[in-house]
Amino acid sequence: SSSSVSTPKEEVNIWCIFTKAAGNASMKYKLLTFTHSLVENANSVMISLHVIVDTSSQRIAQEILQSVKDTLKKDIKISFYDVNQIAKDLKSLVAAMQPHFSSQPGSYYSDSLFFLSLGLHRIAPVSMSRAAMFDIDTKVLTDVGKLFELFESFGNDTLFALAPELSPVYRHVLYLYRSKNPSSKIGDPIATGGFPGLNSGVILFALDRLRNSPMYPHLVHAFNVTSLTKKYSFKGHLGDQDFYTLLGFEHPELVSVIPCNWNRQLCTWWSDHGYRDVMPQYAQCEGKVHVWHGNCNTPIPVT
Ligand code: UPG
Repeated sequence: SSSSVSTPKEEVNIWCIFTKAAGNASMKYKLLTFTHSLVENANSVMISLHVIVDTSSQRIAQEILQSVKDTLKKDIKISFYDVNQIAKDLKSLVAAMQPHFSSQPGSYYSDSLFFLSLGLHRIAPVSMSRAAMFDIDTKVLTDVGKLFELFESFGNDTLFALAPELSPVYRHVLYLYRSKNPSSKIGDPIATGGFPGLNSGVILFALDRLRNSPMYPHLVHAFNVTSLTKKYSFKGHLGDQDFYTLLGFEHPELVSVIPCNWNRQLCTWWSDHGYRDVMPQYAQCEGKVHVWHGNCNTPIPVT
């Protein structure tokens, strides 16, 4: 028999960070592009959006999200979290990461906001068992319900899932380790069977597993982070994604790699800085683009 009663849609939890937006038109445009595209294409699921903000950025985000709801005539749930409170709660986690994965104190990626994803399970409400986090310099072209279907392909121990890094940045950063260990695959492109590293523009979190993992607190402890970076002679500058990259190589059972189409990065900086010949191997990504990532302020193509 047919019924006009529709079953309620599954709710998916999407996180993003939106700070220092006051007086920054480009940040506002990014949040609008990201949220409009996300909500417009989310047909199979109900979006619950969780935004990490400072006070003035919260007011800006509220305005932008209201306009998205009005334009699309679609409802979404919205929650805000104070970036300063989160930075306090995750202080020791951030302190363990910062010396190894940011260039200079005070530099762009030294900000604690670039490490918060590593403690999301401690910030999110305990009832939340799964979540995704997006950089706001993204545009979502596919129903985000499809992204959450990837949770079904997680292994028994998977804590996180990220797409590959599509530039030779880790080939560069791991130069010393690679020259001493020429058979290692870390920093090589996927096209040649390598592990190019991971990009944190789109992250899936098994939050319940992270909370229950006896191992995870040790992995992010300063002592362990230091020995991991020593092993690979690693000095990075891209925040959380440097740690995900090392973790994903050292403990592949904990971090799964999702298809590159879910985080199609557009930054070409490394092509212009010594890696033009190999860049195409790294950037190779077949199939329909689900998420554009305009990293390093690269404009997203109009489609
Ligand atoms: N962000 C803010 N306020 C800021 C700066 C950043 O809210 O003042 C947020 C925002 O959500 C942004 C994200 O942080 O999208 C990441 O910063 P962004 O400048 O977009 O970094 P990218 O250069 O696009 O990205 C590279 C990697 C990306 C990684 C980031 C830091 O491609 O995956 O998350 O570096 O590790």
